[in-house]
Amino acid sequence: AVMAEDQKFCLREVLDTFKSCLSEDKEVLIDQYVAGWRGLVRFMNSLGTIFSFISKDAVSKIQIMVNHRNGENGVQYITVQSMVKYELDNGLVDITKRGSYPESGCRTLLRLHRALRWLELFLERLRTSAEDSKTSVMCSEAYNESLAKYHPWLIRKASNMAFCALPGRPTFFEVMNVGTPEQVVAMLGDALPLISEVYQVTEELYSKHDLLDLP
Ligand code: 1PW
Repeated sequence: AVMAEDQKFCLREVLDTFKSCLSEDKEVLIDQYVAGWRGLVRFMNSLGTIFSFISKDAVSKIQIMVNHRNGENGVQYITVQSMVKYELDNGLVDITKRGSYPESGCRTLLRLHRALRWLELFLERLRTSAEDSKTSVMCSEAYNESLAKYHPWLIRKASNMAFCALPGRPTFFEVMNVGTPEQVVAMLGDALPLISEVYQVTEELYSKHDLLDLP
């Protein structure tokens, strides 16, 4: 579903978009994946300008994937599976060091994929958190367990500073615009297994092709 820019943000719609990522034969649909990320970016932006340095990179990665989809070989980029096959078969991926293909779909999507793991861990913490839990702590714990290991010191530092500016749990739940805290928790319980599945399917595909460390 396409969301109008002026429409009020609702996290449920975003998570629903991720749900629609998996085709019947468990292929990951890139248009839906990108749409899910667009929604997440809107969510991050509504958390305040301090998050814009984080969302900026996601925006540029999203744009690279959109360009692939709109390009001459766009049909090769319908699913992550077809993209991996196409780019590997045609030698369009820098495998060991950065070189001719700094914008390959494979390496670009890998960055979003790693960030999706962060999101999954963070939302899971949020789902099971007590009323007085700190979102900043949950967010940085999730980050340190996942994405942080791929980031240099300076970005880790800046990220953790941005997390400190996150609003408290009640405000955070309001910004999600899903309903009562109980409804948020229920919605997360519903959406998380599907996000997790999208993550797992991608992870297994990348692992099978030895793509998890693309430079
Ligand atoms: C509150 C919701 C949280 C979920 C959002 C996750 C957003 C992920 C964006 C993190 C970006 C931090 C700054 C950018 C770092 C890039 O160097 C890095 N990109 C990512 C997505 O990790 C690696 O990309 P590169 O430099 O290899 O092109």
